[in-house]
Amino acid sequence: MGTDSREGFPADGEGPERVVRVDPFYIAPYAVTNAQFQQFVEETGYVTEAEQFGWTYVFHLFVSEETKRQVVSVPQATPWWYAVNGAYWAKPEGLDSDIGDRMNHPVVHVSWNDAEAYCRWSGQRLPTEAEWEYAARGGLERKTYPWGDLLKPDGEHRCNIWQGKFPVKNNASDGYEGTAPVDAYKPNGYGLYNMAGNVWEWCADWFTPAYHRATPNANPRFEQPTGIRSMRGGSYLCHRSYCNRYRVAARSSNTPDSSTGNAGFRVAFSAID
Ligand SMILES: [Cu+2]
Repeated sequence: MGTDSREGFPADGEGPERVVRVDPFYIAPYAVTNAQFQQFVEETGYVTEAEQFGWTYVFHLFVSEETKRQVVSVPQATPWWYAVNGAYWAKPEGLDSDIGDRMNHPVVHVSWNDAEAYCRWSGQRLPTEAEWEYAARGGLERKTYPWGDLLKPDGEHRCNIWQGKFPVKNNASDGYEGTAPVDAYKPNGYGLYNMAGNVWEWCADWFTPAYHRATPNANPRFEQPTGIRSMRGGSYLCHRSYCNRYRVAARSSNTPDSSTGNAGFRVAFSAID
């Protein structure tokens, strides 16, 4: 688990590389879809945090001229995110958008707390970072991506990331400007889809850059509250020039009530209780 590669971001705590052991577990082959999340909401009446706050972060190129009037703020450090009033999982780009043709895409604009609520309802849980990385590696060792070391083996796109000049022009040569269906591209060696790119996936752990030094080698899980939760996998906005985090060892985080148009989750459960 982890990497000492120079491609990595040491400040993220990607290393030191080490051998870890995880108990047997199951993990979903796909991220949770809009269709699945819709069923959860219909059965429970669950209201996401983005709906409670009244806004969520939408990538600027997806915001229509009309919806630009609903932009409440733009973060200085990441000006490609517009805080859009009225956007939430079912209206991912604001009030003039819908998910009708994206029911098999990953649900987005879900916070860590929302993901937890879905897991409780479905009798599952979020994977730990260790489980997630074990799954993402697909049986390979010390490789950069879920399928190997080359981003595009034989010229073939294997994941949904950014092509072109971030954040102004995504030429979408991988087929998608925003999210892709959860079963797009070839799966990894474990039959898991989109462990790299498409959407960031929430993990169970609290995030710390000290992760690899602070957790045991057996079933590591960082449980001391740090105020931010771990995410893995990268998204359709990742590009080598800016955020080379679609690698299996890469890590990121966000506060547990945050939601964005490029973050979702997949579920897991233990094989033995
Ligand atoms: Cu990224």
